[in-house]
Amino acid sequence: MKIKPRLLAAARELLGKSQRPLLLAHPRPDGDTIGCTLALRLALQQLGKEPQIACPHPIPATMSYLPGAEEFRTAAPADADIDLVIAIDMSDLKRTGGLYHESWRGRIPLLVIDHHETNDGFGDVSIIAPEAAATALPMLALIRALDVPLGRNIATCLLLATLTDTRGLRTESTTPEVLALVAELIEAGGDYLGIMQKTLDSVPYLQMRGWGVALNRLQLEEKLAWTTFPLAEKEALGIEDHDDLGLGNLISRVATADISATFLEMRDGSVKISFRARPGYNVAQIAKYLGGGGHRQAAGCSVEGPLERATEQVLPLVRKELAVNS
Ligand SMILES: [Mn+2]
Repeated sequence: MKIKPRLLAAARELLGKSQRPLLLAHPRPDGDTIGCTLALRLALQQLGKEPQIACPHPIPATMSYLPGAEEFRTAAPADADIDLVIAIDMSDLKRTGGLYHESWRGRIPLLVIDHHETNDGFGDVSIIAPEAAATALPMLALIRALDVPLGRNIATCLLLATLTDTRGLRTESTTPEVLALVAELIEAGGDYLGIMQKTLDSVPYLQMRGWGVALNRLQLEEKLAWTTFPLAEKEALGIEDHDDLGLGNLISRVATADISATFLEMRDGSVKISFRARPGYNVAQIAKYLGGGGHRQAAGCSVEGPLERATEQVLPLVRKELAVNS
């Protein structure tokens, strides 16, 4: 991964001018957005700044042990309390989940740090590394450019970001560079074993009950595995809308499926879809066409419900992708 020095210098300049930056993690936060946000928060604190962090949804219990996790707020602070906004691990402004106020445009600078292929560079300065396995890679490059030493806590946050976005170093994006980065973060004191035990190998009880529902409804048609999760089942279990139960990654493990799709019915009537694809297929295009985004191998979007309508609209697109590339 190579980031233009000009971009790092521009980001450093924005950060240098800022005293009270607001760091935004995306909705239904994953380990990459959380870990990178917390790592940058720690780095900026070391530089004497007063960063605030926000995310529209709660941090998953399996990541709540991270240093600073309790500092996330769910609403944006008053305009007067921020002088820079940093969007982390998101491909567009919609992904701020309403935390970004349109009135900030042009008044408060916007820095973007991301690795989504579908990112169109919506910041005043945008550091985007589409080939990187996780935002953790460009984030580490930025922290290095700020001359902040990699302490144990920053290393743990970036290590968690990398290990979660690569699903435990399983993805196609897990290059020798990623493995070298993991080694470096462990050497710096990153808590590899703790992350494996507390995050990657931990499933909240409610989530596992939800897996039961989704697995019961699982269907396989040739190389396509898919499942649906009706709202009534969510309500029966007490599952919140922001909880996607990690279904995308679960269903993607069906051995003979090249593409998988999960359809979760939301309380507003919409249906949230997660796609996963084996290398050689591209679900980012499908998600983007439907108004979402993501990576070739993992992407998502929301469409209008009800569930039957959503599956009838979306599954043909997936079948087409399978037909074109097989
Ligand atoms: Mn990511």
